[in-house]
Amino acid sequence: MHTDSVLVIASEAHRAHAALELDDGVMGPSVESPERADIISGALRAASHDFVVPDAVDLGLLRRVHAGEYVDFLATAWDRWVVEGKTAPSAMGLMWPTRGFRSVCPDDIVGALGHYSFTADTSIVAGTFSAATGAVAIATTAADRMLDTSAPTYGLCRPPGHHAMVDQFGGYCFFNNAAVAAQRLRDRGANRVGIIDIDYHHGNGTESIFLDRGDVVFVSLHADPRDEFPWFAGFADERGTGSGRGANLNLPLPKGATSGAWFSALETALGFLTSARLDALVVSLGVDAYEHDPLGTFALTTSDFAQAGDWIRSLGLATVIVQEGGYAVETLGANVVAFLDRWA
Ligand code: Q9C
Ligand code: ZN
Repeated sequence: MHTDSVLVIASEAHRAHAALELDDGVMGPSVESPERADIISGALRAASHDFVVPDAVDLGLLRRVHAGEYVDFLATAWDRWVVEGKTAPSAMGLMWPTRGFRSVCPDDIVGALGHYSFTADTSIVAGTFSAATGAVAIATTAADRMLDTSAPTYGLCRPPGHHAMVDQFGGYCFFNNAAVAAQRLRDRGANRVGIIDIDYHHGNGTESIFLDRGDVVFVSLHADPRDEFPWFAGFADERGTGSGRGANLNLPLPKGATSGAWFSALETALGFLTSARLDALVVSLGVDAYEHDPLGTFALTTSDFAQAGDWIRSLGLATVIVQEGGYAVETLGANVVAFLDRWA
């Protein structure tokens, strides 16, 4: 093993999920593509990082983060779709229980898809469950190897996870990989775990999973939901509830935010994490705040990702990094490599 490398946990399981998305009324291939993981792993290999394959998924751990009925639903959704005689290449909801509707799960697969999802950008194909549980296995193994070695680890998770809630998928996410990693760190003895989410989009799933818990502290830098997906969460006044009061911090930035504004928010986030007296940290590493990202509007450069890695590393915490978004395929590998460069 090289000493100047970060341990990368990756697998081929992600490839089974190549889905469609409805974007601005047009159904087409999702920008959250298998190619993304191939590009990142190619760049990490070229930069001489070390790779290991994940251990088998721990479904008991997954059920500590997600509702059992939701895990069971995703395990069987594609087969139910086919059994119902659907011939469409992907399964997705067409109606969600918005204001005035009931929180019941219909018997019909189309109704159930609406019950367990919140967006039209995320669809299910035959291999979705195996890919999504594969990403959970990667995040779990990243947490385990970090605890075993005290060295930082990076989980090349795909599909991403930070929009996935306890029992709803959306925003290209099915299972919340970062939340699973944080829960593993808690279960293996870290008393208080922090999650810093630097994806361009608010990590609404991670926030909602831990909103009422004080043992997992969440901070997110993201585009203001007044302007950007996920629209209905990510506001600055979401500070946590019950024993989680004060343990959640959102730092929304205006569309088109400069690097200066972003690093100023990062400084606030790091101060918040420092005062939380953490035993371990999970980084939700989306690189869609990149200046040329097709989904983003922020102005971060590749060297800004190196600086972000440097600043977060300077917290001196035991850290697990998991991949979230990032869609500028020509620079995706360079941006992830830049962030990880300072951790080696
Ligand atoms: N016109 C993550 O980065 N909407 N998810 C895109 C583009 C969905 C992003 C619309 C954005 C989801 C993990
Ligand atoms: Zn994103």
